[in-house]
Amino acid sequence: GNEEDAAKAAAATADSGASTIFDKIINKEIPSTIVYEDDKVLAFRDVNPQAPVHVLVIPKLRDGLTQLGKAEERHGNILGRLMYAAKIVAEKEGILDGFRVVINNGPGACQSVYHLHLHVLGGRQMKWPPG
Ligand code: IU
Repeated sequence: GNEEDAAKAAAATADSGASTIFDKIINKEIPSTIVYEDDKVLAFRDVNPQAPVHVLVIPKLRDGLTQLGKAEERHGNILGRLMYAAKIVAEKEGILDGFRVVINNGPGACQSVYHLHLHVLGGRQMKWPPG
């Protein structure tokens, strides 16, 4: 089906290091619905939401973090900021009692945009295990 095709297409892409559409969102060349923003982090609504609340949390400066698997010790600060921003988003969205934070890493996890992003999902009963 369509979902399977999309998953396969996503799985076919790999980390080329090229800049992504998220840079255009950060620079506001492409509009997005911003939920939270500070000097280091931007959080905006996913255009293809998988739950009533589906927000992406990204570093404004990618700095080599195309995917979590490229993280180095020097990224510790921004990784912490992203995680804390996910909590702020959950709080603002009123889903602190039940939300999920997801990072898809690489083709095997259907990562499709190579600029690190945390998915914050909630507003419905989340199931386990995820797909
Ligand atoms: P993934 O973990 O790399 O698969 O997630 C990428 C997400 O980015 C996915 O949920 C898309 O719907 C979302 N997205 C978006 O919100 N706006 C865009 O312009 C594009 C992708 I391209």
